[in-house]
Parts: sequence; structure tokens; C-alpha cells
Amino acid sequence: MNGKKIKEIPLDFIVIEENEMKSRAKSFNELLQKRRTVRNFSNKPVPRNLIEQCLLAANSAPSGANRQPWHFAVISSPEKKRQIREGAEEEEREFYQSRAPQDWLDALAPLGTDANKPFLERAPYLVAIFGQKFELDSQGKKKKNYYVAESVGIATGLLIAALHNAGLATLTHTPSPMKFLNRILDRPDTEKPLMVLVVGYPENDAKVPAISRKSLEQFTSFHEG
Ligand code: IYR
Repeated sequence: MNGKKIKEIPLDFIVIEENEMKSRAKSFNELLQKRRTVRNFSNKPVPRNLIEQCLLAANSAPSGANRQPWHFAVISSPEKKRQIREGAEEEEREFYQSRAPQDWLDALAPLGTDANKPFLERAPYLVAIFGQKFELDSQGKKKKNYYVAESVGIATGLLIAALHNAGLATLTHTPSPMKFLNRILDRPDTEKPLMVLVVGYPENDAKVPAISRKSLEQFTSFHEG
């Protein structure tokens, strides 16, 4: 970039009639209410093109100074999946056996999670999501990015919604620390792993915890008048 203002083009904005807006808002909410985090994945293959379309949707996210400071490493290689499972389970064993404070273990107990992560090998796709703290300019000089966690978080949210809309299930998996992902996936140190998204179909008999979502009143405040 040379600091010059970028040229402007007309906004391509679709005006929708108000009743249609309400109906769309309602159906989108109903669609998303059906999303559940799944831990029981089938090994049924998923077409790569589905994943690509959803990644393109994720890449529409707004980002600090439009740097798009994210990298999505898409893994279907059985060997890489095995390595990721091995790395994640090693960290998770540490977490569950000694690193996690009691209050955290208590919060996780109702979900029944533990250090075993078979889904990391069984699901057809893993998407490891990285935030790029820096990018290299055309001279190879490090340029700082802005609002990286926020930008990557938004892109990841869009990806989860896009995958759900496409008929796929996901699990947001956050082994901690996650540096092993840089090594296995050959990503530079300037990239910080944020999470692994496990993607696929749920097993036919998959069960999920009977949890509820907060009501609108519980999680919002309107400041009117
Ligand atoms: N990363 C661990 C622990 C874990 C933490 C939270 I917060 C969860 O909502 C679920 C799990 C694991 O993946 O088991």
C-alpha cells in the first residue's frame, strides 16, 4: 500500500420489504437454533467443495483495516489427523490431570469431556484456524495487523454458521496450548492458533447434552427513548 485512498464503487445493497425481512430473520434464527456442538462424528466423507464454499463465506468477515488476518488449514490427511490427535491429547492429559483448576473441571463435568479426542481422527475434516499477528509486505518486512482476535473470531463464527447451513456438524476444539499445530501444519511463528474446528456428519445415534440457551431478556439490554 502507498497510503492513497482506495477508489469507491456503488454499494450492492438489496432492499427487502419489511415483512420479508421479518420472515428471513425468523427463519435464520430457527436455523441457527438447531446448531449443536457435536462430539460424536461419523467418518462419512464430505465433498471438498462444500468446505471451500463455507470457507469463502467465512472470508467475507469484516477485519481490522481489511487485512483479513486469518489462515484456515484444512486437514483431511489421515496421517496429519493422527498427529493432531496425538498433540492435542498430550496437552489435554496435562490439562485434565494437573493444569486445570478445580472450578474449571467442575464447569466441564456436566459436559463429560475428557482428554480422549477420537473425533480428531474420525471426522473427515479438521480446520485449524490461525490468526496472523503480522503479515509480510512485498519487501518481506513485517507489518502489524489489527484486531486480530476479533477478526478471526468473526470469520470463525461465519464459518460455523455456513457449515451448519450446509448441513454439516462442527465442534470447536481448543486444546491449550496449541503451538503443536504450527509444527504439524508448517505454519509460521507469526500465526497464533485459535482453535480446531472438527467438521463432518454426526454419528446416527449421536447424543448431545440437554443444555439450554439464555432468553433474550437474560443476555440483552435495550436502551430506548
Ligand atoms: N480443551 C479441553 C477442555 C474444554 C474446555 C472448555 I471452556 C470446553 O467448553 C470444553 C472442553 C477439551 O477440549 O477437552
